Amino acid sequence: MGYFDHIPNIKYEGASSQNPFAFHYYDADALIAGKPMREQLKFAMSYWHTLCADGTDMFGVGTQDKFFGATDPMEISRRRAEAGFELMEKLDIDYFCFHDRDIAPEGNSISEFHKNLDIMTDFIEEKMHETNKKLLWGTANCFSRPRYMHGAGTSPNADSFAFAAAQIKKAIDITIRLGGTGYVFWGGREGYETLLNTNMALEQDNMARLLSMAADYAYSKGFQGDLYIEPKPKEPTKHQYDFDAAAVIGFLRKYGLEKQFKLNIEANHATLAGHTFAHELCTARINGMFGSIDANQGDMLLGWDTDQFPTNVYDAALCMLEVLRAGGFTNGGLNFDAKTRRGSFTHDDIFLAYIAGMDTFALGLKIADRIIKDGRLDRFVSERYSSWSNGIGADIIAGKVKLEDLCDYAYRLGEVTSIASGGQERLEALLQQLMFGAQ
Ligand code: XLS
Ligand code: CA
Ligand code: CA
Repeated sequence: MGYFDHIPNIKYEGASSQNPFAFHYYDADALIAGKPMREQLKFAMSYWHTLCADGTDMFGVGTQDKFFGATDPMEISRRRAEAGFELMEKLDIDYFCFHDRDIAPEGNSISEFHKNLDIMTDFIEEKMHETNKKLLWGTANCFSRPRYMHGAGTSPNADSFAFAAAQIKKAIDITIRLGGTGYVFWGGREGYETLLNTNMALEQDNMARLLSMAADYAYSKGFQGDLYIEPKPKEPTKHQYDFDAAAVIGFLRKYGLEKQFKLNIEANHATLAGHTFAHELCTARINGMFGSIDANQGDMLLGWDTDQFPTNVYDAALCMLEVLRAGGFTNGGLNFDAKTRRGSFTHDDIFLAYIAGMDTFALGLKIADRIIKDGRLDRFVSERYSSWSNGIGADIIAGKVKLEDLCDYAYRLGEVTSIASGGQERLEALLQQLMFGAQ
């Protein structure tokens, strides 16, 4: 007996299938850009949204059953794990991601919490062996408990910092034990509300101290995967130090941590920062820090993190274009950091949401591959920058000219006459043609 007995194993049935419990575009073993879709996309289930979040919001209680019929906290955790592995099997999702407190009850003290984590880690390890599912990344929740009200690594209180360190140590241990290929740091409350009470310099130095200790610890314990920072501009705090990819990269470079960390880019966080998802991915890629992705989408009419399942194919295509340009995933993957709406309260809705998200990214991958194979977009861009391949452009790049040489050059030229159109509308139409093809 399972938790979702009435739901079949979800199979690829093609775009004309009218069966909602089927993939319409995601065909796991079909080759796209030289690899099966499952390897290009590396889908992961988020433990917290899928198995724990029950729809509670500021205005109302939960609407969704995430206790799976249990009342005892440890039994709830066991059932959540069983339900999670059943869901991954039925959806053919190979990976999962979790926070420490998603998988075990916190009990009355941190030592009790860690004992519960040991029990649940054994349980999850067994399930992983039975089902061949893998851990994409683990993380510690250092933002929910009252002790982190002023931050964790950036708290004015050194004891809060120490507790965060304890949680991170344990979460790294578990991640290593379960063979995780990644570990995420999301600065849940690593920011501030008002400068009137904040020593920003000390807070940022301390954050770097915590990250540095965590990296040293992980590598000393044989961690083989990637450590990721996940940028987010606001919520819960007004000013998050990890605002966006550029801010995080600057931070890592300031503290000499840029070799030890990559980025986990979340779509909804990108848009909250006033960027596109693709912008954040491109920033990570060109700085050699592309790592993993939290696939979801926000609502453009709302100013907060709605963590919706992604259904915007246009964004997914531009995302997958960045992934392919980065050479594909290595240790990272596509974690659905997404939850069904409060009104979509049934377990069926969770399956249907994952199907929608997986199909969206399958389409995105196919379109991205088409864009690259077609070549027109890349040709346009390389032509646009062709003035840098010879003449004065090549001399600037080669460091052969000084500022005063360029002044002489400008005098000789008289005016810029070779400037070309940016062609934005033409390229947007090209993208549309590549997306929709012949109808
Ligand atoms: C919250 C974040 C969080 C991280 C992991 O907004 O997305 O879920 O991904 O702590
Ligand atoms: Ca996230
Ligand atoms: Ca989010």
